[in-house]
Amino acid sequence: MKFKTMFTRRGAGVLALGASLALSLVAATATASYADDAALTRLQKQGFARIAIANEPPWTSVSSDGKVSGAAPDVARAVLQKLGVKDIVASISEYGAMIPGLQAHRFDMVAAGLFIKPQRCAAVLFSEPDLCDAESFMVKKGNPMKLMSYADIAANHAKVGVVGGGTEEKLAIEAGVLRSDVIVAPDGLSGVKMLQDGRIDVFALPILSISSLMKQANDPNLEMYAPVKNTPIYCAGVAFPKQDRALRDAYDKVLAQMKADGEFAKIIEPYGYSAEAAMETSREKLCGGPN
Ligand code: 6CS
Repeated sequence: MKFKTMFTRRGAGVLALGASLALSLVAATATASYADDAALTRLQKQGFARIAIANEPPWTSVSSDGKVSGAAPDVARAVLQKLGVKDIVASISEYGAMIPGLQAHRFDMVAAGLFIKPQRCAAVLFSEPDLCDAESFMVKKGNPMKLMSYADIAANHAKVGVVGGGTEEKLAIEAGVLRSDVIVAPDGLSGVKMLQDGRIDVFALPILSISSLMKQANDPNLEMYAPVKNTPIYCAGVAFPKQDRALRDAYDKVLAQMKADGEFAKIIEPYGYSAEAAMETSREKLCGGPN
């Protein structure tokens, strides 16, 4: 009994172990292969890619009839069509929820103007850069608190409006702004309203976002201050789950072709972006290493 059971138990154990090992190996390789080059096949079959956006013109925007545009989705749509993926389907997400959503496969990619930064490069794969911009502030006319840097905001105990999980929130905290003085706005238009109502003293977003909001608000009591002192020019890219490396590489190849033949510039420059700025840098530089 004992032997048999041992064997069987051990045998069975070993068999089971062997079998489960084999199974997990098969699963792992299948997933790996599925993950690696089947991601593109899956999107081709699906007929669309699910992308995360933030509804922050001109990076991303959703019109009242549900049409998704903005520089980031327009570039992604053009690249994907060349890869045989007919369309994109967008869902609006806060910046802070985009990477967790990608890791949980709620989206196939993020095409929202997500800035390429080392901390993010550790969590996801990025395409080569596509959209670059500097940082800016929206303030009351005359900039009464003379806010020109995040250090100024901290020193004046000013209340700063930011989008959730975005770069500006991090810049404010890193500059010593009290957490209680950092107010998260659900989107750009809400941020403008909070400033007009005096609930915040400054609203922080990239230059092209604030310029677009200034136009929409058309309020003579508001002004833009740019570029924010001691902040770099940021460049964004499309983000992919870590295991979809082959998809990301296929995306890069087509993007490089579009940069070379001028199609890329034709798409982004009408929105106010510089194709040259994106081509002057690289993912490796922005990630601080390979990604
Ligand atoms: O990626 C980011 O963190 C930033 N990108 C844009 C386009 N707007 C705000 C956000 O903070």
